[in-house]
Amino acid sequence: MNHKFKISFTFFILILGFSPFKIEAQNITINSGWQFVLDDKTSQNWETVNIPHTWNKEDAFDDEKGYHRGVGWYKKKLYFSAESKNLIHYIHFKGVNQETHVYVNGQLIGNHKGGYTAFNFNITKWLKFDAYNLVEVKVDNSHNPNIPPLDADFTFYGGIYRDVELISKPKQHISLSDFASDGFYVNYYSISEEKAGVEVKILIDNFENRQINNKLKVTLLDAKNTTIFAKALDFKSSAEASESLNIKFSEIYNPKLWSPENPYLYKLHILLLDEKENVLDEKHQNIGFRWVSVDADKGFFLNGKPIKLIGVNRHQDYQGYGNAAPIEFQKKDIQLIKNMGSNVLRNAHYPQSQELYDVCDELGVLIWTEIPVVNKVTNTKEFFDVSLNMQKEHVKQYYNHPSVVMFGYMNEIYLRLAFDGKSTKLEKENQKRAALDLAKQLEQLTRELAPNHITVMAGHLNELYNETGIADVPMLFGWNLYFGWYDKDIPDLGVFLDDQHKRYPNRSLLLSEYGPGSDIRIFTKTPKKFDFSIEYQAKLHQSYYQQIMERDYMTGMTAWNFADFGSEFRGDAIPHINQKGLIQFDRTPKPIYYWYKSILNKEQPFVHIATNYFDGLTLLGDDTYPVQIYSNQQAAELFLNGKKIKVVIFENGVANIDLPFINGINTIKVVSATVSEEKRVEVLKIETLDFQTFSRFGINIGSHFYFTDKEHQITFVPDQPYKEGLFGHVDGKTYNLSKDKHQGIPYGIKKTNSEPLFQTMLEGCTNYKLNIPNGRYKVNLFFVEPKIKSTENIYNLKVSTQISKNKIEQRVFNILLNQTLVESHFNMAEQYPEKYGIIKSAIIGIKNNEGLTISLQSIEGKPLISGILIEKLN
Ligand code: GCB
Repeated sequence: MNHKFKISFTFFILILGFSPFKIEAQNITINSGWQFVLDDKTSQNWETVNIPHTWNKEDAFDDEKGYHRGVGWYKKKLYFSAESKNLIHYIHFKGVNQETHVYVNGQLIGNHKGGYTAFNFNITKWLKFDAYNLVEVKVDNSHNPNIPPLDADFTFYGGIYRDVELISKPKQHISLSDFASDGFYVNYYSISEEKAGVEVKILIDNFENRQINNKLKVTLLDAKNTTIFAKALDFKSSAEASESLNIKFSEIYNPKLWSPENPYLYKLHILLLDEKENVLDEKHQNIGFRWVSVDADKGFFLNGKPIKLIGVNRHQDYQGYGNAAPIEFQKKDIQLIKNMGSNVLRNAHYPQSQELYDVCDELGVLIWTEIPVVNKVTNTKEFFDVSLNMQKEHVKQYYNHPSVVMFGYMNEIYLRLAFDGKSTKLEKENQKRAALDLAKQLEQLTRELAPNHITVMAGHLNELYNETGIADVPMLFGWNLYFGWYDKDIPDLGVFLDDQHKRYPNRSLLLSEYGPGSDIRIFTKTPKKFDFSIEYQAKLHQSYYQQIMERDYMTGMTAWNFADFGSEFRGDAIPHINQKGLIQFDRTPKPIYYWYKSILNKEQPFVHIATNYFDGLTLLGDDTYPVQIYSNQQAAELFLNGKKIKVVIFENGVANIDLPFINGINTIKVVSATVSEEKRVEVLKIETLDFQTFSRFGINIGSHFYFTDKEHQITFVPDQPYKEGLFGHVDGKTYNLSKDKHQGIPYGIKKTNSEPLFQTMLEGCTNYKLNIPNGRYKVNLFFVEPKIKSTENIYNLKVSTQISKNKIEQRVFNILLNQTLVESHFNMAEQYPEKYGIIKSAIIGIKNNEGLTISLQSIEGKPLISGILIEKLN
């Protein structure tokens, strides 16, 4: 051993002697590098994943399989040093959907039910120190009749989709065992504009088997970190027990109140010390002085002043990630919600990530937060217990956020009952009673735990909520109303609300959901209920806003939904997605988002020309197109292609204007006193189908709306009855699946991204004419059979499918292009799976100025056609 080495070795030993480690309280996020396998943990197919993780981010959007609702296993090795054996170790899960079993070194150490609240387990006694420990987590998102939600319009993605933490604490620490809360609760007393007091209840756990002398130091600071009050409390922690301690500060005079306009945050700092004043544990919490109340006539009050709540509902999933969306993406949502001018957010239908509530505290957004007891309840003790436990976790975990002012616990709890055609009268009565009982228990619990919050619940359009009296259980009742979508017409909203207010004058009301589906690929001059057009979305929201603003008794409104979200069973214009968002699933705003901004955000001068969705606008004849311009200004000058058109006046945040576009690129400019915007729109103006300035032309057959199809790189124009010199159907009727259901649009069309093109169609069309010049063309025809159910043997060509005629309406027809037969005996039911998007293409030469006639000759039943795309060939 050479001399030099000897010295450094001794030096190393010396350091070790002084122990190079500091072992103290720690929160470590352990998201990276878990092993994961579906179903069977003895399988060899483990893959390495990072948390947040869900196994449903792809299959929840897959047409064929349906999404995996079952078991997923996660495992990870964790090293615990010898030095850490005097600490207490917890594994803390912020969100796992939906039932979790945790094993340490092969031993089951705990189970948690419910996918949206945090939980933790003290794992200390199962650990090996100075050794690697195996943590295994079994997650199950199967339907479980005793865990809410039982059924709801969103995807129940399975997995560990929020952070996992390893929390190590000295033997005395601020409790982690009170329903995984922070172990302290901030309460306000004698709160007013003049003065306000804070009182903190702190829970301390002592894991030592002897009594310990401890000290708490609690400091209240202002936003600039200036100490306002500091208090110290010496106390004795009894052996292996928990203490509950109260620290009450004197009142602050002229407190800065927390509100959406001025979300002023004070800070609370809690230190737990041992006898020698060593820090054992510490907590930081933003607090805000605010108080809320509701009045059945005058609406919602914050800090004693009326405030109309206008905002959104939010689901937590995100395109490409499911519910395992990076937290920074989610925080950006809150920024978008605030920038829109919202003062309220309903976290529907379950508690969301804590970090988002922190952002709402900071930005000033009031929150309605709720547990996922949705659509129906199971009348078992276990279901009731799980629900009550969930609400305890929920209230305790989210209690300290100044933004949280409303605690909810049920959504549309009579939805399934209202559509239940099977149960007997008695069974129905029992279901009604069970939901009411649970509501009362949840209400009582919530009021006990959070006496200064507003309790809430939302119901759907049904008398059951009145009849049973459930609507009067919470302090504020939210109606989810879809007039002009699922129900009657847009103006019926006000009529319904006035009637409710008259009949139940003591009930405080909020419009907790409303809004139509919309797809930025769909637009029309003649918006209609259920067409998913951008224009219909604008029309409904703009009217609803006015109707609510006119009614003082309405506390406010929260739009359904902030963003499009995953709902696996659904088929809107995009399958598996509920498209009622103000922004898209990938968070690109739809025009309506900007309209809300124009009426709600008074701070930044703002103007927006709502043309983003035109990706090539084709206008037929000498035509104009109605465009909406949104602004929070009073008026602005409007220019089209450099020429001033007029001064537009904004009413209700919007100016409607018919723009006389020219062929080619158009520039629209809006200039107000303080702000301006310019947009370019490419317009194809067509007088005749001469194929001079264009080489492709598409028609969305059976439809009144344009459809921009990215795959075919074309905007299909609306259909029309045949017009001499142009195009149109000679006969046929718009196909309607059923008169009442969703306006008859067939959902779930397979193997296509062009659903809206297929969803609308003409039935009984025998001739479709297009006046196109002589030449060679590729004619693409789009078809779907909306009515059949696939038969098992559809691909078994040896066996005739023998489709029963009573069950299935068959249609068999020949397709001819200018009398030339291109397809004989076309029978979608016989030849393709159910609801299959079919494209037939043929090349045709047109001569003698005969134009093109597409003929569908019926052999059996009525022919159907969804779209036409004509491409000029050289
Ligand atoms: C509702 C439900 C919500 C649905 C929404 C809809 O009333 O509360 O969960 O997603 O309707 O889009 O149908």
